[in-house]
Amino acid sequence: MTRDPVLSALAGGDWRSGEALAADLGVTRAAVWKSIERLRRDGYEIEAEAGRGYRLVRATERLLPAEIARHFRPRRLAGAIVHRDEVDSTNRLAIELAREGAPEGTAVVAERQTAGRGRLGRTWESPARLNLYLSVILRPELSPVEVPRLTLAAAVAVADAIAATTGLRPEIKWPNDVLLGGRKACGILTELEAEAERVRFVVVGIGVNLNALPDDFPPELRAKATSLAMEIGRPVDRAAFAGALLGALDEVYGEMLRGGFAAVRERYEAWHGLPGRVVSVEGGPRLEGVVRGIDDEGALLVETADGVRRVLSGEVTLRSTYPAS
Ligand code: BT5
Repeated sequence: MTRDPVLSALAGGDWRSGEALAADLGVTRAAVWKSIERLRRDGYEIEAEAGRGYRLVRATERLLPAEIARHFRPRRLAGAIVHRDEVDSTNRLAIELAREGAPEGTAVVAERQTAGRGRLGRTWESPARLNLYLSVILRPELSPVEVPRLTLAAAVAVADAIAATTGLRPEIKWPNDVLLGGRKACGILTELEAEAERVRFVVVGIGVNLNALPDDFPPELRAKATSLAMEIGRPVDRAAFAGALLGALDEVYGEMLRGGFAAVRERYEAWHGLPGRVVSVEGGPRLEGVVRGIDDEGALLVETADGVRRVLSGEVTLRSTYPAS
């Protein structure tokens, strides 16, 4: 997507008269006015004052679709990006849009969620204008039991995007957490609708803490949550990160549809922080052992006293930070 020339001309944040803009861009003043109107409809805040002209206000503080699109060249996931200043949950809205027939690749972003969802009824802290709250509609030809693999593929995309945009080395904690320095920077919630053996649609919801600082988290989360900005010591361009993440998701999703999860597994293992660690798993049959990796179906392999067990879902707690012998 090419950037609107009027937007580029206003990018500096200074006042520019309609006349000067028209002359610089070689268009009529009416055309400048039309562009301003379109930009405002897209969510840009542009002030207008007689005698001074136009001025772009706080362009970078909002996560606008046109800004994200500048950083994302879609292949498979070429859907609309829906933006909300506030929503209860981007997953909830994406599910509603999917039910109404929104095509694969449709994405929802919000500046703030009032009821961000975690797994098992937990909540996702979603302060305004700091982080990324993104839900993407997928319509894969998978059976419902294969859908959790999409969560793992999304974790790979998040880790790739973090590494590419910051140079940090994220760690995935099976199944759905992406950690920086041992603290949670991202959570993923995949929801689906299916009939019998056929998936109707999947919504992959991704929350990434980008510019939140410790005070932006409730006290009980401060010791276990982090953000990209906290790790690199400077703010992150949210639109650039969102674009990089959509690009990575597009790529890894395409790879999974072509080659199955085996194709994604290797990339997952490259970021996986659990192998070699002693963990306990709850939420299904309780067990304890040393993580050996994941298999071609995305199950966690845990070596227990009774042999290697496959874990399909559950809560993993680290028992030791040192590799067990
Ligand atoms: C998750 O759940 O990690 C999935 C979170 C998915 C959030 C995204 S945001 C966009 C989309 N729309 C939604 O409504 N949801 C998705 P779970 O594994 O259950 O972890 C939840 C736990 O993480 C909470 O109980 C807290 O302990 C912790 N937590 C909550 N908010 C956090 C945050 N912002 N950063 C780090 N940890 C957080």
